[in-house]
Amino acid sequence: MRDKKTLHGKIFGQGEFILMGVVVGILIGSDSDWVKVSGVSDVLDEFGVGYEVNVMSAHRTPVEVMRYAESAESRGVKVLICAAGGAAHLAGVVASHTVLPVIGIPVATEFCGGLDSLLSTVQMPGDIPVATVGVGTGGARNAGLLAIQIIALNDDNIKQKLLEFRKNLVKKINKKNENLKETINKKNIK
Ligand code: C2R
Repeated sequence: MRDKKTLHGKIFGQGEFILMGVVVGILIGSDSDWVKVSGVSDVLDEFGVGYEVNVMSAHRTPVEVMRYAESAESRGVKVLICAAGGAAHLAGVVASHTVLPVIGIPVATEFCGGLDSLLSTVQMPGDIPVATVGVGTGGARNAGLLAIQIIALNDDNIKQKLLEFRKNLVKKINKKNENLKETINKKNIK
């Protein structure tokens, strides 16, 4: 069982890199980001999809980022997810080195709650897309789910899990609706 709060995977260029069954490559600009975006790996765990997490930075380790992105497809990776904060160039730079789909997670910062990260991730020039999710825990979850949806295009098992997930979501929200009504009714009776 993996410890969700710690990083795993191996740093590219420092020994054997390939982890078996890795379908999603997650890059984070700094280990300080992980506590804010680890929800992405919770989703991948829920669906049983293999992934690896590496700290890499377009600014601080540009050569490693390039080598990682360029070799990802040939190593079996299907989707790349990049989380970075502030001047968040990681996702865009990764996207420039591969034709795999790249999902960007803007990490929350002290500046306007992460507006800096959001704009620098989402505002790509035409021709090099980054599918950018929202800032915050919902964004990290959605990055994982979007990766799952992309993988489901060619994987019936994952597609079935996705359909099941959506069914359960409806049940979960209906239950919340019932609970809320019950709470309000009780309050009105008093
Ligand atoms: P430190 O905590 O390591 O100083 O990092 C990271 O994602 C993090 O949010 C501070 C912030 O710098 C971000 N960072 C980027 C990139 N590399 C690091 N935005 C990049 O390449 O885009």
